[in-house]
Amino acid sequence: MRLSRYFLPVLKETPGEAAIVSHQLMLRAGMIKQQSAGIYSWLPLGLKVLNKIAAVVREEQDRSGALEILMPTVQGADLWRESSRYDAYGAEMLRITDRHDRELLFGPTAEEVVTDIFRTHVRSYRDLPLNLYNIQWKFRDEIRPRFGVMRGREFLMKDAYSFDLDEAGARDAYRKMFIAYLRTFQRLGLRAVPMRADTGPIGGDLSHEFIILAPTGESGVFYDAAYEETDWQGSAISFDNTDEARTGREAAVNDFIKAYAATDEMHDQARFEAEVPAERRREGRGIEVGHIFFFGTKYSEPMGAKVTGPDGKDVKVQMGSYGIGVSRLVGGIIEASHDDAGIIWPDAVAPFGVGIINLKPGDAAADAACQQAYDALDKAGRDPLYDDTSERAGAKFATMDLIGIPKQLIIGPRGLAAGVVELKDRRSGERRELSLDAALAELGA
Ligand code: 5CA
Repeated sequence: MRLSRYFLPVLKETPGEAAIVSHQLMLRAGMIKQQSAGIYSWLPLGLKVLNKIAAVVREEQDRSGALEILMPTVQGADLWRESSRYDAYGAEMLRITDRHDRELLFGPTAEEVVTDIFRTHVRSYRDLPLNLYNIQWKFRDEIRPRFGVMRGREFLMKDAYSFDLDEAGARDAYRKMFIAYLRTFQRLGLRAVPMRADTGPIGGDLSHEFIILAPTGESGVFYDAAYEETDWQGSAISFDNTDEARTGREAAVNDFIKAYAATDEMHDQARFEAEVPAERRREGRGIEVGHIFFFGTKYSEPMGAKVTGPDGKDVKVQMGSYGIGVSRLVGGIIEASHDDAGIIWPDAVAPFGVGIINLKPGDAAADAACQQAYDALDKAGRDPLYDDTSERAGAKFATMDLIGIPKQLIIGPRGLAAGVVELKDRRSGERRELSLDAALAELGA
């Protein structure tokens, strides 16, 4: 992409309405535009990142055996009456009336819709286990939408729903998602700590929130410092439905959660002090990027979602639901990865792989070298962003750093005359002079 043809409305000043750094940087980098409180348009750069995050989430859901569907944003009130949540959900639900006076709502979550799909089509235990997920916009009329996309009213969520014949199966489905989540967040360059959590309006008795540690987070958290050091090592864990694989998943999850970690709602100070030596006790704040629930028959019972078991008798299915805040993750990643100059995208979600800065557009040698670099990087799939504008060099450097492009190739007539270009690493800030060919080789082109 040539910057002169792109739509990147960067802001020089930090907008006053943004209280935390990720919100400030998303506005300054021209990623989003607020339309109403907690409701945003996603501009090209922001949408690119959002789509990349969604792609990683999708790959890991698919790998775990979950199947993608797409449920509507607008749902009928009747389904929610069946589960008794229509009244219980309260003011957070955006209620809509259509021209026939039928009651609709903008879905805040989709347990009812997916249970309806299940009960319509699934009859036998042989069709289990089943896990259906979608990546779809949700609406919650939050009292205090704030921090940009972190607590929006309209937000993009990945929500998965598992169906199993018995509780042991459902607990295994929970562990599969648990493992898929750790893999997902690791690929996104995040260290997400699973914490025992409250279940709120979703219900159930077993729940973990996945929290990235950040001082601006909305959740208070207590945890063993072991989580600051332990990387998830589970990339080889199998998602097969064999007893051996199930046992492996149980052991891996239990091992990972053996150290203490809890949100303030579930925190038990006496246990914390008994289990964690004083020097390893940490109290801080975090951002909830995922939340998983096991709730048994809470929805299958009232909504009649059952299958015929091996003995010919009807069994109500055991369910769980599993959310990831896809749009929240954009802000969460920025909170975890930025410096004074701007965003530092992890490679997996960077909107462009390489930035090319032409220090003197109009200079024949500089233009030719930039074009050569652009073509080579484009061909190699490195998705280059070429700043071919007539801005000053300083402004170009500032924009590339602000929008967080991981590798930047700086090309100008003076360097070219000496046979070199500069290659900059956004994270370390290191700048090195080398030949254009050597730079392109390093960038995989
Ligand atoms: N049905 C369950 C699991 S699918 C559910 O709705 N869980 S949730 O309420 O915990 O939401 C799942 C994830 O969506 C959260 O972990 C959070 O990352 C994200 N999320 C929730 N509310 C918002 C919001 N207002 N703005 C941005 N992201 C949100």
